[in-house]
Formats: sequence, C-alpha cells, structure tokens
Amino acid sequence: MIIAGNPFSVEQYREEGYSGPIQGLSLEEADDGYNRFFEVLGQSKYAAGTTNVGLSAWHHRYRWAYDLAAHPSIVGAMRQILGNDLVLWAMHFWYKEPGNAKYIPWHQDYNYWPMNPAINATAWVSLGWSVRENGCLRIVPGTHREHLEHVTVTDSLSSFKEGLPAEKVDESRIVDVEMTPGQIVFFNEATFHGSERNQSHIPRVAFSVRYTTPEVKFVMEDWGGNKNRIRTFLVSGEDRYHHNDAIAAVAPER
Ligand SMILES: O=C(O)CCC(=O)C(=O)O
Repeated sequence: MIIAGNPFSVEQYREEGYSGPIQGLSLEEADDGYNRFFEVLGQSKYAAGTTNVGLSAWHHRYRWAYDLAAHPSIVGAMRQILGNDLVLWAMHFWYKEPGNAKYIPWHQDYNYWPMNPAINATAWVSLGWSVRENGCLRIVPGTHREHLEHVTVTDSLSSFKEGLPAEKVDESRIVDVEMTPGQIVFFNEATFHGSERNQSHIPRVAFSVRYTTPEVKFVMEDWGGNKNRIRTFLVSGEDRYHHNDAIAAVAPER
C-alpha cells in the first residue's frame, strides 16, 4: 500500500489509463465526508449496516457532497487530463458494509453511458480505508486502449447485470488499488476495473465523480431510469457548445 500517496502523473494516466493514489483530501476532509455519509444513511459509523438509501447524485442536494465532488485536488488533476473546460456530470457513493458478499464485476464504464463522444475521467475517492480485505478497487493498467462489449453476468452476487467476459481479464496484470482515507485514484472511461466482496468488519466508503468536457453531448433519451442522476455542472472554464443546457445545474446552496 502506498501510505504517503503518489504525485498525480498525467503521463501515467495516458500510458496506463490511471494515476494515483494521490493524497487528494486532508484527513480532516476525509473524516468529515465519512461522518456525513453515515449521517445521511441514518446510521452510526460504529454499527455500519446495509442501506436502502440511493447513493447517487448527492452533490445535487448536499453542498458538502458538491464540495467534495469539485474538490481542488480533483479539479486540478482533471485540468491536466481533460483541459481547462470541465463538466462534472455524476457522483456515486460506493459503499460496502462489513461482510457485504457482493462484488463489482470487471467492466469498462463507457459501455453504460450514452454520451457522445465517450470522453470521461473518473476520480475514485476513498473516505475510509480501502484494502484487499474490504474489497478495494482493482484495475488493469493499459486496458484503456481496448474497447470490448459487455456480456450478461448471471451470478446473483454480482452488483451489475453486465460486465466484461472473464477470459478478457489478464489476472497477472491486476493492480489492487489499496487506499488510505482521503486518497484518490483517477482512471479513464475504458480502463478495466471492478472489486471483490467485503470480507472484513471495515466498511468500505468511497465515492466516484465523473468529469467530461463541454463538447460531449449526453443522449438523455437513452439514460432511461438514470436520467435524473445526470446534471452538468461547469466547474472550470467555459462552455462554448451548449449541448447540455437542458440538464445544466448549479451547486446547491451552502
Ligand atoms: O467501487 C467500486 O468497487 C467500483 C467503482 C466503479 O465501478 C466506478 O467508479 O466506476
């Protein structure tokens, strides 16, 4: 595990489809986000359990979540990856309570997203500890150059119904991205990633935020039930295209 964090490297991001983990949030910021997460769930962090609370798009409603989604460490790295004009378009908390048997199958994100062209950089932010035992994020470096189709996943323990064919994942190249509180890893829309079950008593609390550029058009009629989760927030630069004015939003009040 890289306790101190790496510096963000845009060269690594371009070569390997990911970079990090960097120490992007302070320990105080990570701890504050961790506590607020459990407050919204209505749970004690000392008795973390299952939840039926929806975990997407909290940045539409809660200013603290927006401030995490548009954190200067994230925006700074995104500028290096995507340029100065930046659109934040999604946020999702990834929560695995102690003993959660579900896993996230190997996948490439662009397969799920009706956006044209499919340009995205994700920041995956660990608010607590993410280690092998509680199902840390796993990625396969260099796979961002491959574009494969997903297949149906029938296993009831899979969190998604579709993912990559198992034989396409070279197990010898998998990197377990173990992270301490406040660390961030960045990855591309096509980088293979997934995660195992939580076999520990440590909750895995993390969120990912998705950034793109104003030239990208969201094909809203194809987002189906996820439509309300998608709003565009211009967090840096300007929008010279206005493709997504119908779903443009501003940060919630403090
Ligand atoms: O949190 C995980 O294990 C998976 C995250 C993921 O699939 C994503 O951020 O795109």
